[in-house]
Amino acid sequence: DFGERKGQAERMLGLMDVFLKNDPISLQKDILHHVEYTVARSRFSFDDFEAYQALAHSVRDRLIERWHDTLIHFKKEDPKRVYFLSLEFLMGRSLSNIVINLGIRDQFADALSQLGFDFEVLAEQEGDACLGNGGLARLSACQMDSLATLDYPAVGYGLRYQYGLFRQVIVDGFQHEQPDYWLNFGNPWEIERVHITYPVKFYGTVTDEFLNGEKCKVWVPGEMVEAVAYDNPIPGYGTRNTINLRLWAAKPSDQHDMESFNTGDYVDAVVNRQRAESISSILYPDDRSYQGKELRLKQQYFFVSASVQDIFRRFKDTHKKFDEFPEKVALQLNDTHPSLAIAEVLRVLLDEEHLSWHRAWDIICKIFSFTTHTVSPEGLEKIPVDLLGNLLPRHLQIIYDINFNFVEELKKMIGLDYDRLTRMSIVEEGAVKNIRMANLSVICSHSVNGVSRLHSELLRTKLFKDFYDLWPHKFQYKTNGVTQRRWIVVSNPSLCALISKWLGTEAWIRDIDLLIGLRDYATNAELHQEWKMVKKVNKIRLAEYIEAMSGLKVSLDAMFDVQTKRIHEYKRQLLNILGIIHRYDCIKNMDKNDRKKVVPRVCIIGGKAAPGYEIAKKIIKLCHVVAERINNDNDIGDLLKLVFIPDYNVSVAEMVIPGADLSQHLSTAGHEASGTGSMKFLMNGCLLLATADGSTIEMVEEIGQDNMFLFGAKAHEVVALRKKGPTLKVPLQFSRVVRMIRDGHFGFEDYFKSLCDKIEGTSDYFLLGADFMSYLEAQAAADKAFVDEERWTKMSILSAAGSGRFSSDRTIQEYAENTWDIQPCRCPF
Ligand code: GLG
Repeated sequence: DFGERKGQAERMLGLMDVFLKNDPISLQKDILHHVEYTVARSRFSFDDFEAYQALAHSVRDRLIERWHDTLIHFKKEDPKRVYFLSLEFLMGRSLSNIVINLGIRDQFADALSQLGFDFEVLAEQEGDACLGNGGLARLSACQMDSLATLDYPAVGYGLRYQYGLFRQVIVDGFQHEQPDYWLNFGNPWEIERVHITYPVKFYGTVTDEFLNGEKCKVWVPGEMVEAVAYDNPIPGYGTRNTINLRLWAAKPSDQHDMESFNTGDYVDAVVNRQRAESISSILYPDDRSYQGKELRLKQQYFFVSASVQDIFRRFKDTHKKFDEFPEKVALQLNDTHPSLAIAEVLRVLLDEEHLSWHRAWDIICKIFSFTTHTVSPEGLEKIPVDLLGNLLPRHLQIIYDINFNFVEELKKMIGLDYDRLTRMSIVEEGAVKNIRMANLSVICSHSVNGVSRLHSELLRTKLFKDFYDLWPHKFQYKTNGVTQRRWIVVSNPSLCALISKWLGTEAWIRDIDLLIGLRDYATNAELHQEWKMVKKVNKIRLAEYIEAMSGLKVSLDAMFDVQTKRIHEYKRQLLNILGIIHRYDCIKNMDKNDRKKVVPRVCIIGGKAAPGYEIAKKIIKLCHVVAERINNDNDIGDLLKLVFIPDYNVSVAEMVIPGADLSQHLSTAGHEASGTGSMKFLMNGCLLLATADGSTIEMVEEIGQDNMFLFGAKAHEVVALRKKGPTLKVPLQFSRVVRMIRDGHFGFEDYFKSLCDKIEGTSDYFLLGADFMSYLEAQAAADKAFVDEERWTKMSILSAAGSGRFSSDRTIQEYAENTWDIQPCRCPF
């Protein structure tokens, strides 16, 4: 469709090679070209970081080719698209992932080595993009990789925070938070779209006006901010498809507060305008609850409004009738964070496109689907009515209208059961009136899902029981998954090569079910040898990291026992530390002969605590004081070491996970919606020590109870145990280790008092005491298995072989087929 410029277009095509070439000379030329002209360093003098930048730009050029082709292909085919709305994407590093997905890693590595550079060394130069907190955010990143790989027409939308998740620095064992200004050194993976901008409105008033004789609402905003698009191409593996992750940044708008420019204080006016940028400046560091903060609400609406405008613009490019909207658009709400999109789409349909309520509502009910990642009622987002009404007056009206219609319908169905009506209403009455974002999302979505089977059961029987009774058909479950491209191919190249060798194919990288083929060799001596070698290589890498970081030398013969994840009471890092103290105490009290029988362990703990979460911060400190004592005790030597790995993030995870022998997932049953860390460990042949919670229950089905170390109360027993309260007996061993902390065995007894109070007597909400014996038994079973090398290796192979179900490819396919109703749209090569 070049129209009149056909002549020039042909000339342009003639001037360009069709695609960039990937032979060593072309790659080297490209890299040097970028050194000279993009990085602006002399090609005779540039360091590793500059080489990384030039490399990244050469890769990016190739990425852009495919991205363009995909966007053109999607435009031509005009398939139904899914728009994945998420306030968090935890991408980590991109380089290795991208070259592997593009299938040009080895070519680049060869080209670089001829220039005297090592690909791996350059890859280490890249900083992490930490635009998210934990599991929810990394899940979004994994799902983008799967959407691209499976050729689905998808667009991700989120926020381009200037500061990602804080950097965790440990000073004297205490966590300190430092800002993560990740953009300081530039970001070669994003493409700034200065012309793709949308105005986003806030505050102001709503008035009634007449248009063509019809009454309509007009929102006159009090503030206007510009949303600028930054595109991040996401390549699929084994396909040309490269989809878009569009992140929005806030910029002052031309129309923002024009008055002040005319009336005087120019400097103040400019400063005021800069305030607009604060909307996309910082990621909130709490990963489970958000109290009604205005800036947070502004962030939510900002990214939702820009995304919705973008979606309408794309739709209207090729369609006239809004009745076709649900045939072209599926909107996925990743938790309630983007749920204002419901009110926003309604507002646009009603106030700007002038559809009737009936027609607009019909569209809403067909396009939205909602995933919740939360287990507890306290985790559900609520927004004070006053706050919402002030910031988004028209949206509050619309939410009230939705609620009015819903409650009227509900009365017809269930009668005047006021308790139930009150529970189900979107508006929560009370001292502070709130909007319940989860109720809004459930009412307006055609599909609601939890992230594991157990989680969905809890949704149906507890959290959303009233809604389930009303609309059982809406409720589904989609067990989470992670991408094997990142978590095996990128992070564990030796294991990747080994798997391909034994399966005789690399096809498992796209078709994870093939992994099951490893079962045939679970007892094969040759595979056992090679499998152990791979683990050793990864343990060496991890041990070197530990030494470089903390100066601590650890023995490679020890079991590397890892618990890395956000620090939370329910995740029970404290149980792990108490177990370690118990182990230490036992070794101290043994004679020499018995010590010989002890299985040596390196216990590794890592994770960030939310800055305002005092108890979590105390757990980090406790870990450090216990480590200090154990690691310096000559009686203990290599029998036990404890290390805290600071600033746990995606790239640290890529190194820690492959090096782990055992990993711990200790949440009190019924509290972890799914858990995705365990899936990454499993894929890397690491054995799990875990409670029957979240997706672990499904892992037991795939891998078998005998190949894992399960312990603790089951979800249905937890409630009964809590009811027992003061009559609940805790083992002596438990009281003894808590006493050691209280008595100042590790120092800081006053500081740890509140921590100890939280786990003794009736306050032990997360049941550390009740589960302690069972935990120690599971640990003993792990020790016993570890000394039997053959058995351990077999269990390890079977863990990886059974991990296929936990690929995000499977999850995404389920969403595509059962929730979004979209088809693959593969770009021709
Ligand atoms: C949540 C849950 C995790 C879950 C993850 C992804 O706590 O159990 O695996 O989302 O669904 N807030 C989270 O990270």
